[in-house]
Amino acid sequence: MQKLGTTLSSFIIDEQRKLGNKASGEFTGLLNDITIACKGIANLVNMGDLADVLGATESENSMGDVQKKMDLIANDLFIDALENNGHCAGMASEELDEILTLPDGKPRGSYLVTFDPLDGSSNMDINMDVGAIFSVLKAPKGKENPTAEDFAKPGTEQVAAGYCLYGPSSMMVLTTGSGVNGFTLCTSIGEFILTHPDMKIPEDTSEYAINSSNQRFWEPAVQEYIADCIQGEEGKLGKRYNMRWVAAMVGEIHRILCRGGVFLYPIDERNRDVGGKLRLLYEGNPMAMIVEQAGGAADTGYGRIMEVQPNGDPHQRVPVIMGSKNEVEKILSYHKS
Ligand code: FDP
Repeated sequence: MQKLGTTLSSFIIDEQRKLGNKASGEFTGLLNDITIACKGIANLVNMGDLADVLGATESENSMGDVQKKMDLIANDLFIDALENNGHCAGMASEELDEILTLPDGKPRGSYLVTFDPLDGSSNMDINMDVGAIFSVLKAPKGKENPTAEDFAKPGTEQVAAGYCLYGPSSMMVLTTGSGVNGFTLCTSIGEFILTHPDMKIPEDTSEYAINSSNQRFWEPAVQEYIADCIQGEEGKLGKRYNMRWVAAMVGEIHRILCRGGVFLYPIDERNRDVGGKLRLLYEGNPMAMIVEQAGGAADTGYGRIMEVQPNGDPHQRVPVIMGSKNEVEKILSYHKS
């Protein structure tokens, strides 16, 4: 008998059942909304110039990044998918200065969603990997319009996190707190199908990812660790390392989930005043939850990312060192010494 495989929605329903959750269907519905946004984005990313979605706009986001056409389209698709079905009560996006509450009259749901709708968007125009990252938090009960304070929860309070990688194939990778599973988009039937069950990051690795052009700004701990990696067999780490840089966090983390590695965007002299480069609520925290759920580690260099107490700014930044557990620990030992 021909089989369709396990679709993302049937997987989520089944997982909720196993956890004994008295499923109202709302959480499943929310993840379905996110999935629909990601399918819409995947379709346009895949069409590229044929859909007239390449290139920049004249606007900048609150961090001063020039917004690409596809940044804004992806952002609209997330909002459109989330604001109509009564599963979500508010959103925070990389592309919006402030928290987005729902228009009057729209039903409010029990969840808050933060997202980077098109991570690594500078890759868009060169036909390289981009992705979407999202995190789900519980909404405060009985509050019509959640505020920035309601989003200021440490990563340990996330109820789900995921990313969708738009690469040679589109893949949704998701955790709801009991492991990590990967689904590949079958474009013929328009469904994400379970292809990578229970993803686990190897504990050891000899592959690292860091933007080396920032070397002169790094702290001594990172300088020393990378210098030792470059020394290979002759250095203190005693083995040859390989370096990769996709320039889209989604791509780096996906590679690490598939074959191990570490990804660093550490605090440095250039970004110290703002606290790092990557954003805590929609990049650091969701990726940290995925990495930890897959058996890896995710740290700032000075503590677990998911325990950073947010300051109320939806665009707060955080230093990131994440990936294979033993290698992250090695890097942390450089920080300690
Ligand atoms: P981008 O600015 O292109 O959206 O989200 C920030 C991010 O990409 C990450 O995805 C990526 O890992 C990093 O920035 C790339 O940084 P560099 O510009 O230093 O290469």
